[in-house]
Amino acid sequence: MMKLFHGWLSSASRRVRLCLAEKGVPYESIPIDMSRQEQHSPAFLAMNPNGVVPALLIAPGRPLHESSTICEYLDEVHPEPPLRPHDPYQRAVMRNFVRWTDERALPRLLILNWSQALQPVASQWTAEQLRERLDRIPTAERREAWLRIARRPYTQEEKDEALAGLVGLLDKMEAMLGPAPWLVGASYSLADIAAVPFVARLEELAPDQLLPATRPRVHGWWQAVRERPAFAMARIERFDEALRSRAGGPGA
Ligand SMILES: N[C@@H](CCC(=O)N[C@@H](CS)C(=O)NCC(=O)O)C(=O)O
Repeated sequence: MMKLFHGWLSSASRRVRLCLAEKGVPYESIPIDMSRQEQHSPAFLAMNPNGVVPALLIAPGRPLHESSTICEYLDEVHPEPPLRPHDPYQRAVMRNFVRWTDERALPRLLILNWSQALQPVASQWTAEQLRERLDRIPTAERREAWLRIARRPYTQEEKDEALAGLVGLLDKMEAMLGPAPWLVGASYSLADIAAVPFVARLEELAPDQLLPATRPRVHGWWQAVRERPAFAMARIERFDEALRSRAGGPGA
């Protein structure tokens, strides 16, 4: 059976859980405790050299990382129900949307989530504790993010900017939805799945932005997403509640 190494609060992990649930594929769930830096352990780095969740172990010695890659892989090996448009143009549009969320939405959510979940703890680390933690992080980009959260917390202006940028995703979606119920093509796809974790978090951070009067199409889309059985199966809990009830560190 496949093993999914994931974080309950992590957007990238949530995507893969959504995809697996849509496919009805059984898997072993292995939560990674990011507060204990398990994502930077040698065993995890052997599966994902970037030191971030998720990682999917398809079979012994066959790990996969990057949520978008994992979801495409799952759609190839478990083609029903299809989660990519058949039309090559629409498939390309889907990929560009997913890439947009990776490049623009995730870094902004990281600022907001880490400020809430990690900063109060990280600010207490001694210089030595911080050095030890930074030494285990494999990428310069994430080392910088951890350093910032521990020593130079994001300012209110930066957090406001991050939230405004994240809300930009809803504008993009409102424009894409048009009369169609899903983001790309006639069916639910990996584009919709890519957006779900961010919209779920925006509903908590800026609920007014999802009202029918504000963005009617996104509002309808969000209702339809939550009615899918896979949504409940993927266990996308409220961030605050999950923080209280689960180990697992920051997520983004
Ligand atoms: N592009 C990656 C992003 C993965 C990612 O950033 N994961 C975050 C949680 S959503 C993480 O593991 N953060 C812990 C860390 O940076 O140390 C993907 O889609 O898989």
